[in-house]
Amino acid sequence: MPTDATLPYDDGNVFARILRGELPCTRVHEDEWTLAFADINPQAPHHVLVIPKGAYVSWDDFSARASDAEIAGFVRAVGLVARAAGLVEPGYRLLANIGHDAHQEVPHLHVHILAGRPLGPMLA
Ligand code: DGP
Repeated sequence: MPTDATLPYDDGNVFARILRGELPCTRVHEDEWTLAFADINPQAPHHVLVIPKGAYVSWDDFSARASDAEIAGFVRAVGLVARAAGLVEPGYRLLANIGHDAHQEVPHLHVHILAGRPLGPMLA
């Protein structure tokens, strides 16, 4: 069910539960600001989700409320995860679904890292 990204943060969402250790995940990176783990329903041979540890629904929520350190930590972690996985060549796709029309399913900000096959042109 797509998310209404204007709703207040719901701390029962699955990524909040993963962050609290209530649900398992296949962790690929963790630091002070960020957790990255394998997507449970991979759409490409390499499909990792990178999430901020703070309680943010969307990119606009994150950019409005997060500290500069959280934002920098998150952006750096996305690049670090891609580099560490050897994705720089032949390349990878970053994707963030925000809100209902983008079909955001989990109301905790996440960036998808997709790679490992030709991904084709970006679809609308
Ligand atoms: P989105 O539509 O951008 O909100 O995508 C949510 C993604 O989260 C989707 O690709 C599947 C993934 N996902 C949902 N629940 C879980 C979970 O419990 N564990 C993991 N690892 N991924 C999940």
